[in-house]
Amino acid sequence: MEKTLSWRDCPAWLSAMPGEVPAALASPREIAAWEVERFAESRGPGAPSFRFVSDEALGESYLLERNGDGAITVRGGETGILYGTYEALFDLICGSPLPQGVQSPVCELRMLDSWDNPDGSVERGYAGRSLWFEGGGFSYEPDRIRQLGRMLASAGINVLCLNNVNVGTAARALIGERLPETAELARILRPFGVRLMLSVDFSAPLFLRDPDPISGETRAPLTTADPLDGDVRRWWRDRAARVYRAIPDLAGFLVKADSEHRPGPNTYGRSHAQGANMLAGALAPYRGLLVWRAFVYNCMQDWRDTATDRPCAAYERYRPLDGQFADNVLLQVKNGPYDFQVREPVSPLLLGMERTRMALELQLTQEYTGHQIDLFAMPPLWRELFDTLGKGRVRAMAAVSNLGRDANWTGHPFAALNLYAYGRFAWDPDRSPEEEIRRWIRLSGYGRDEEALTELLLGCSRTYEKYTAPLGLCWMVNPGAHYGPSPWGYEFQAWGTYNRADRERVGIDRTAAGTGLLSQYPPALAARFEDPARCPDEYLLFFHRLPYLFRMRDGRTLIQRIYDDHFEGFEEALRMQRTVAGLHLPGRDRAEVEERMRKQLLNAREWRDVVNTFFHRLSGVPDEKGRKIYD
Ligand code: GCV
Repeated sequence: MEKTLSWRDCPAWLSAMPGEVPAALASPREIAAWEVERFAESRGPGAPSFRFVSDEALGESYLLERNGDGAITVRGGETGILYGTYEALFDLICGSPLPQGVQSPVCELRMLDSWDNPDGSVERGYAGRSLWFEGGGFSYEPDRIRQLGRMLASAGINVLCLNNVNVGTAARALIGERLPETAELARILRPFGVRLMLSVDFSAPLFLRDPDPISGETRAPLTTADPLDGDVRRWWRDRAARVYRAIPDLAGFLVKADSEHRPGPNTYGRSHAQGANMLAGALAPYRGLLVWRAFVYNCMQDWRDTATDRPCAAYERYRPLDGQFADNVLLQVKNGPYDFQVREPVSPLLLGMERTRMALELQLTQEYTGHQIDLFAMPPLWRELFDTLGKGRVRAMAAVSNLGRDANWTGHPFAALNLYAYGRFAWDPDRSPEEEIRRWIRLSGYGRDEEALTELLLGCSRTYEKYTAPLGLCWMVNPGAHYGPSPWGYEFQAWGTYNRADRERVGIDRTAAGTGLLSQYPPALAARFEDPARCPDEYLLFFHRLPYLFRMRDGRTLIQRIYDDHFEGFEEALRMQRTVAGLHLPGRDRAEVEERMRKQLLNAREWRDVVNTFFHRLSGVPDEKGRKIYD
């Protein structure tokens, strides 16, 4: 009988890092010392020795030095020593030089947001059930949580948000009756320099019944969650005090308010600055952060309404509030103005709030990018994003986790790249995608296929983009599930998600003559997008409504380009399958990778034929190359 794989068989990028961190280790420095010892044992006599020098002023930063005798000195604050140790060990494994000078993270907050629910489900999760919740509460293997801590620390991730931003009834108890269990998980992760963040429900004072710590009586809930109400403010201050007594280093609270039917300050006629500042005030005595999501739009839009344009919503709402948020509020903004689509321009809000602390939100879980079945490596897209944002703009980052209880952590073993590389880019957004991909390949034990795999991973997001929604069009996915094609699946719905394709044209005019989204961008960027003759191809139909016979810069018509991309995308997926078949994958990965590749090919074929047929039927324009399109 075939042995069932365990997470112990699947080390992800820790493939050259043997052993399991013992429960007794209580600090980052102890873990660093243990890692170095295990590494030396596994490498034998040639392994360099390490010396740790504490310098608390360095905090998370570190300095690595090679001594004359070959030993490596790691100088740093408590977590800095752990980060420096991982950097040095990984450099040794990869044969890379040690970095010169003090290494400091560009982003102070490098958070992983899980969308895990206490019932064990993971919203938009494609790697199995939750790693720490099941059956309404906590359920986990402490050894596995320690291994997770090690993975996060080795990627430089310093905060884990434990629960979904959509906070259901059971999750409210994380800051109530389940607080001791929440604190226990925080305790396990603490030695890895990983602090917890909790998603809280803005309306919790209406619901959260738990025994008063002093009287033992069950408190009656309040009748309002109005952020300006004195009882509500007191309620949150008491709650924060109680939570910080249990978890003194909690990173803070994360809130999704007035978004997709979640409660929020608008119910009481209050602004988001008033709502966020009230909670921030409760956290301030503990230096806690209040992370407030800017993912707010009208999800009850009438599709007949062409004046309302969802991508405009966040900027319209938050820009007038710039400068009104408390110092410990971070406004968390998704990378694009829609919602983690395959291709979106940068969110104008990220460039438009000069007096507000901002956090960039990315999505590692592949909701719209192939469900961790199709290969989609994100670093090349992040490079473009950071180049557009400009140096120094991003000082805090969060990414929606792609983890789950599957033995290999991320469903597709190669999806682990996105998690590892996210941590690396949050530390330093200036990194090179190719170097990070190569580093991950070597660390994951795939070094024998480095060239083939690097090429595959550098190109796969572009291939996915070619066979799915074309030229910056969004939302042509199956509604709800968000896998597979459905060109009009979201066309007559309330979510603000339209392509408005007709017999002549497709896309939405977002210039000044249209919905005006472009006016939210800084002038130089707006100028890049505003003229369809100069707009980069990949954003063409995001910003413009164009006839099918529009001439692209390369001379092709728009419709021909759509057909060509879809045929090419499928051909590229076929070539990817051949590459995958030739890889020397370890036994634990081979079946998984090949099976997912087989499904990806079916998906690519379906997308190709559905999208081409859709546009062919509407436009009546034949493919110039006479390829098969199904009428
Ligand atoms: C957690 C999209 C997703 C939802 C998600 C939401 C959000 O709408 O489909 O699953 O909810 O984004 O980011 O809040």
